[in-house]
Amino acid sequence: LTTTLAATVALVAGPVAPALAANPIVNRFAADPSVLVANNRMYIYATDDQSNSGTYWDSNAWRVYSSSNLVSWTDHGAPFSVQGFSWATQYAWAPSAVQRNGYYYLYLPVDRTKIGVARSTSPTGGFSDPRGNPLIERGRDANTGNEPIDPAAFVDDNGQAYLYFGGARAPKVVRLNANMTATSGAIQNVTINGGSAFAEAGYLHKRNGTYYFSYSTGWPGQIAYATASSPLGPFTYRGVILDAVNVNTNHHSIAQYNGRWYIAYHRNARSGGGNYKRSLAMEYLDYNSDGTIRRVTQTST
Ligand code: FUB
Repeated sequence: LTTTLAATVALVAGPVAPALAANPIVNRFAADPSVLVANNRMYIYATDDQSNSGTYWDSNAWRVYSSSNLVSWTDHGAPFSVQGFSWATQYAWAPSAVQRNGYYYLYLPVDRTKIGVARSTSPTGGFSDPRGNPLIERGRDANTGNEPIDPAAFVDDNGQAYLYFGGARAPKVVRLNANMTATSGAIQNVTINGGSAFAEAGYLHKRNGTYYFSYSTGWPGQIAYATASSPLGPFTYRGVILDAVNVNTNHHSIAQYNGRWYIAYHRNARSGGGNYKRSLAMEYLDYNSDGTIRRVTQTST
């Protein structure tokens, strides 16, 4: 009877949304969330603002959190630090995480000029550098743009992987090899036709065959999005997902978990917070029937 009743309620009212933690979702300064769904959990990899000086994004470590119910979050500590790259010196900025081939891969910008890759069989630790040199490096590689930061890895349904990256108003994309530790072919520009221009913090997700490229529009900036029928674009501007937040950067990621879509982002939401002491937040992300994304409301409860 209980099952029948629940099914009837769901039919009439639609599925009941699972609860979300109140924002901020964790009690530690952290930013630039990269969401990864694996092992029936949601993992969030983040820039660790707790350990920076408070006057710049000069932390040397990243942080990982996870949750199975999106209400109670576990802090797993630092999965990797700048010191893990023999060729890097500073600035552990916005990470990107994906799972493939039985490994977890982290794409990690350092020094404002390089992106490295770290690999582990565990999502929360044991990461090491399989290359011994940067995956992408300004000055070594062609067309990196002035600031090769903010990586976002995406594996398409056909197995082809891509790495989106770029700051300083220069969105870039490059194919990754199947082993995920080398690029394949030239770094290309991401073209967005119309709307607000790209500033930084690009992210790619796919839904119903459409590729959604979302990004920050400035400092401060909104999270806007554009769509394409190919992962390489060209993308057509569609609108704003998230308004500017109360810090001078805006950075997000998007993932589906147990049938619902979510957006993770950062803002100032804890005592003592600010531009260099940001906090993680999460909201439901909803689509209209034509595939456009509804503008997100920033919640506190
Ligand atoms: O956390 C350092 C930088 O701030 C990131 O690379 C940008 O996206 C901005 O969030």
